[in-house]
Amino acid sequence: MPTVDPMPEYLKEQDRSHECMKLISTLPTKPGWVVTALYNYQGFWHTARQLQGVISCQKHYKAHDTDILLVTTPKSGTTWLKAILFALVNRTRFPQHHDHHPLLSNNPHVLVPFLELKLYVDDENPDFSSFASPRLFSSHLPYNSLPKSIGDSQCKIVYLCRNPKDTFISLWAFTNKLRLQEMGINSLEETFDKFCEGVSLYGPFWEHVLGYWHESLKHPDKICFMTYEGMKEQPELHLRKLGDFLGCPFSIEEDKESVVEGILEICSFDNLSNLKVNKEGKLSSGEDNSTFFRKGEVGDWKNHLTTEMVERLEKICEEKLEGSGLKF
Ligand code: PAP
Repeated sequence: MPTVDPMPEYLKEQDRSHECMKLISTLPTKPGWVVTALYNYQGFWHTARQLQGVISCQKHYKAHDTDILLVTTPKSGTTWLKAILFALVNRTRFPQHHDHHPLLSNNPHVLVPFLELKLYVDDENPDFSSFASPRLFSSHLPYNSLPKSIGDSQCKIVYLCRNPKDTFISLWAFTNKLRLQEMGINSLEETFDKFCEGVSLYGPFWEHVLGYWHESLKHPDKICFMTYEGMKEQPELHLRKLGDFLGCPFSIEEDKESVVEGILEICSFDNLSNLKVNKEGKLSSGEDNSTFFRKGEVGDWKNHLTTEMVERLEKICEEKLEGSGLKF
């Protein structure tokens, strides 16, 4: 039996362009969680292959005024928000009770693709002809690394992050699934140290969050700042807020038809994680769709982190977020 390689394409180190190789040779490097090395580009950590997508989309992506970009820190509920945004902006084309709703047969990552991890990884000029307007894209890029056309256009950004304790546990569990069998699983202690030092995919976590937090305060019409915990606690309120932010508020008629509730139901962890496509399907980049559905809860960190780890993370949070007005 051939061994199955669980590592997605964007984490693989081969097949980099000459331009990317040249850039990489100039960048600070540290050992990665799955791949051998992470590289620090514009203050944040990336894999070699992913960097190719980053520099390509920085150079070539031309945002339309109507584009909607979902930016998240990894493992903060990206898959969930992709589903929510897709269902929200396409609710006239695809009512939530539609038997053939695209979310029933496609993983949300297919419907809302990543710019730098998918569309621009292999192609400097991806084919956007099949994208309906508004085009929905996603990214994990920090604010300062976004393609310039995003700031120059009227396109909107929805930003999602999650408390760092659950983010870390979710990332640790996810990267363990991506490691080759012979590599074994990552030690919780070692990866925790790396996370605290900021050496994680698209880390440092705090700088990522603060970059968008400050911009969202300055430009609330451009960036809608959200948290996984907020979405879990008051999903209806936040879905309505998204509708208002994106210029597609729910109407009285829609309220009579319980459209908000319907969208939340189709996008719920129970519904999505039990669909055949998400139990058995795979992304073209190689990951099993099921790797994006683990527990979907707030507070799983309590089952993994020691008191010392919690204290350390809370202290970092206090120091980094001091004076920002942001709390987890
Ligand atoms: P990504 O950033 O790599 O795309 P992302 O979707 O953010 O991944 O991470 C998956 C997390 O969202 C998982 O959290 P956990 O490890 O703590 O369980 C996953 O379970 C959770 N998740 C996925 N879908 C949903 C959903 N519909 N509702 C709530 N949480 C979800």
